[in-house]
Amino acid sequence: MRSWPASDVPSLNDAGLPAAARRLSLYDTGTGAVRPTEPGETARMYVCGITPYDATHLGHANTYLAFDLVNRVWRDLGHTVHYIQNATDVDDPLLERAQQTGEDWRELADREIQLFRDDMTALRVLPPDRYIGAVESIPLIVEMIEKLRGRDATYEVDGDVYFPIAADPAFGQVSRLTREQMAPLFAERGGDPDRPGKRDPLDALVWMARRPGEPGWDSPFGEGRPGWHVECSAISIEHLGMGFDVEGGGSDLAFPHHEMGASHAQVATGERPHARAYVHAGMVGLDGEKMSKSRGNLVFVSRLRADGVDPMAIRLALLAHHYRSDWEWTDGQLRDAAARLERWRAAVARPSGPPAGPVAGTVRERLADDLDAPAAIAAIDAWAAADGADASSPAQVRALADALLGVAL
Ligand code: 5CA
Ligand code: ZN
Repeated sequence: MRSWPASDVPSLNDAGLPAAARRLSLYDTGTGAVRPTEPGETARMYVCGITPYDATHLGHANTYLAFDLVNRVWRDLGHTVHYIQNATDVDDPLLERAQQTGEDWRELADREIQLFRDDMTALRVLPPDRYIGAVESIPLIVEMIEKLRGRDATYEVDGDVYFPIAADPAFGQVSRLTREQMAPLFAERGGDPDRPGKRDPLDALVWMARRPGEPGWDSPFGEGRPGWHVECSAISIEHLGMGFDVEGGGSDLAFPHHEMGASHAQVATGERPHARAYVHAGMVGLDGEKMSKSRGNLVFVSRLRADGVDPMAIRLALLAHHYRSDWEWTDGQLRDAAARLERWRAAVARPSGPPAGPVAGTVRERLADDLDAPAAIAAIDAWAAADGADASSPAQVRALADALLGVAL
């Protein structure tokens, strides 16, 4: 599929600032600790994309912004970033929505994906190098299920194909949850623990035989469509290889999605780990509940844009929260962000300001420590509030806010 256009990322070197020195550390759900990422020259990242039936709400935007910071910090450190994102363009919730509204599921997916591209472009979220749909990846996914089958890691229930979690001795490595904690999450997040015939209630569906009125594709296991977890597992290892640096998504993906994806990949390839770090953004809520399509309590990026809100104010409002925290959206936060944007714009339009070196140092240091964007923002606030005689600093801080925070002033 098409990705979306990249906004320019200014080089801070060209802006006359010294090169960044620190490594990027991130909180890895798999180890429960903030650890340095250790990419080679090319850093490899997979971020789970949307299921395109109701895009792009502020929760989505918040998650993609977190990984946009990862991308920007790595680039600032001199890495090339190889970034892959999927779009789950065939799955139960998409088909259900299409069924309810009478729309063709492909048209619904195409429209929502385009809206997502437009929102990401407006928010200056750097695009993935490859933006890959589940449908176009079906041959790849089938190949992966065949590998699992070849390792005796599949079984059938009434024509559907399951992956037995018992096949992976490392199962539980991503979420580090107990079985008691896993069970309700599995049921809540698309699993089918009560289906008769399963060996273990937590076993994951990898191929679903075609149901009447639903799409299906030919495969050695009969006509059908892929399960959700195997989609991301197959796409990530095809395009990044095993042991890539970061797999990302919102915290609701840690279990079962990233857990199962890691197990599928490790059992299919006989190698581990799937990803070297599993990184999760917090949940954005509204009115006391997680913002979600199924609950319908959504604030859309496109709605705000249509109301004339500057996308850079939306970006700043989201970055004012640490990516790992769960928080609630209020309109007041947008007003605060718009006021901050105005202050910053006025400050970089001055003929001079305090030297940019220290603020660049703080922004880089805070972001390198598990993406502390609120502290990075505070450093720029302090610079903007102070007077100084350095004539090159306004342009340097403009470049800094753009390159690292993605905020165009
Ligand atoms: N297509 C799958 C991933 S392969 C999926 O989860 N799609 S989604 O559209 O439901 O979510 C897309 C991304 O947004 C996921 O990373 C999800 O964790 C994140 N997300 C969804 N709701 C919220 C929310 N309220 N706050 C923060 N992030 C959210
Ligand atoms: Zn995914």
